[in-house]
Amino acid sequence: SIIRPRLFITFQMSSQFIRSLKRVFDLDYQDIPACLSHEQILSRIRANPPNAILFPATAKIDKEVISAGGDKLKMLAAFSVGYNHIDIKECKKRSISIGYTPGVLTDTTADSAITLLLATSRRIAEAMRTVRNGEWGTSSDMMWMCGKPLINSTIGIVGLGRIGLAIARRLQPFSIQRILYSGTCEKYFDSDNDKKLFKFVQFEELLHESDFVIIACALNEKTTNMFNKKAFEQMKNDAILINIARGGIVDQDALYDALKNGQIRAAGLDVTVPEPLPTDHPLLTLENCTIFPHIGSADEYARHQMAQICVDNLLNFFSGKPMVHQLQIDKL
Ligand code: 8YV
Repeated sequence: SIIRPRLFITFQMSSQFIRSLKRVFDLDYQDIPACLSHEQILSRIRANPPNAILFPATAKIDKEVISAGGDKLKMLAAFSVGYNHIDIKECKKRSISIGYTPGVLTDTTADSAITLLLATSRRIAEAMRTVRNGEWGTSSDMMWMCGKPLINSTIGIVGLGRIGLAIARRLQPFSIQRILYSGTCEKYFDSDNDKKLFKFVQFEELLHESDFVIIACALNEKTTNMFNKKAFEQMKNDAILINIARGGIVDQDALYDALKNGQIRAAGLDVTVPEPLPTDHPLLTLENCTIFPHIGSADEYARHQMAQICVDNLLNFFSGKPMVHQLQIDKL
C-alpha cells in the first residue's frame, strides 16, 4: 500500500478541504489561478506522476492523461456527477477506480434549469439590455417584451434521471399540462397524479409535442448530437430548448440555424461546445439564445457537499474502505 499517496488537484478548492487532504496526501496543488489547460495538466502529471487526481468537469481526463500517470495512478476523484470527460475504457484497462458526486447537486442543478427556463421564456437577458440601452418606455405595444407562457404547456424532458425528475417536480406548481419524457427506460410512478402527469414517449414524439424541451440526460455515444438538423425540424416552431446537461448533446451549428431561421423560438443553455464559449461565437449574436457559463451546480451548498464527497472518496479509497460514491465502471 502507499504510505503517503500523491494527489494532484487541478482546480482551486476552499482551504478547509485542502487542509483535510494535506493531512493524508502529498499534494501537487499550487499556482492554479485559472483552469489548467490540457497541456498543463499533462505536463504536471509527467513531471510528478500522482496516485490520484481530483478534477472538475472542465478537465479532460483522456487516454493521454491517464497514460501519463502510468502504473502509479490508482484513482480518479471527479468533482462532478457527469463522467463523459473521463476515458472509462482506459480506466477499466488499468483498473483505475473512479469516485464521483451524484445526489448532492441534484436540487441545485434543477434550480438552475428552472432559472434558465424562466429567463429564456421571459426574455430576461433581452429585457435587461433594454433597461441599459434606454429602450425601456420606447414602445407602447401591449405585447412589448412578452414571453412564452408556461401555463397549460407540454414539457418534454430528455432523460428523467435524478436531475430530470427534480426539474419535473419543480415544474408542477406552474400549472403545466403534462410532462413527456424520453430515455432509456420507462419509470414507475405509484401516485395516480404522477401516472396522469408523466408519459413515456419516443424521442420523436417528445420533439413533436413539446412546447418546452429540457435536456437532462448524460452525454454518451447515443446522445451525442441527438439535437441535430433533423431533430430541430421535428420541433414546434414556437418551442424553447433548455440544456443543462452537456453541450455535446446539441449540434451547435444546427442550433444556430434553427434559432436564426425560426425553426424553434429560443434556447437556454448552461452548457456549450466548446466551454468556455469564445466571445465571438455566433450563438452570442442571437437575441433568442440565453447562455449561462456552466453554473448548474454552482450554489454554496452543492459545491461544499461535492468537495466533501471528493475528500471522503479519496480518504476512504486510500485507507481501503468503500468510497461514498464509486462509479460502477464495470456496468457501463
Ligand atoms: C461541474 C458538472 O462539475 O456535475 C457535473 O457533471 O458538470 C458540474 O457540477 C462543475 O461545474 C465544475 O466544473
